[in-house]
Amino acid sequence: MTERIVVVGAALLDAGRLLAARRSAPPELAGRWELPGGKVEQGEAPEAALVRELREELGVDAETMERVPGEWPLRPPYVLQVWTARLRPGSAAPEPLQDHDALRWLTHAEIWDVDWLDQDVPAVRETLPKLDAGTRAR
Ligand code: DCM
Repeated sequence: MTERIVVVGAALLDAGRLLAARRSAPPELAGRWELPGGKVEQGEAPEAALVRELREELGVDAETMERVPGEWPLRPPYVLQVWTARLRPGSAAPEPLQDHDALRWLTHAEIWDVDWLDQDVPAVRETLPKLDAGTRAR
């Protein structure tokens, strides 16, 4: 039986902008931009994995909002699923703590200014109509 491992990505939204993160590793992905996230651990709910990954990678306190419809194949056995997410009140601003060396908050008009990982492009496209959903609770 082939194991299927879910990688969760966050469409982290704030004030009509989407966070893009530039990977610093591995070499074949470095310099490309992604929706931050990572692998779901055994027994872990995907939304919990996403909140954990965002804390580890960006130092933020985030919450997921809704699943972006679809699932995109990565290098087997990985598949990418995406949730919209937002910062919780009092969260720190995101910083590139691990895996990334730059972050950008992109407006709708700026979305295609960065070189997204090929596999993230369809997920980013699906997220565009939701860009205004992430206005932060204050
Ligand atoms: N990955 C991806 N797109 C994302 C997040 C991750 O293609 N938005 C890929 C990169 C890695 C794998 O998933 O091959 C696991 O990610 P990580 O190394 O961040 O745990």
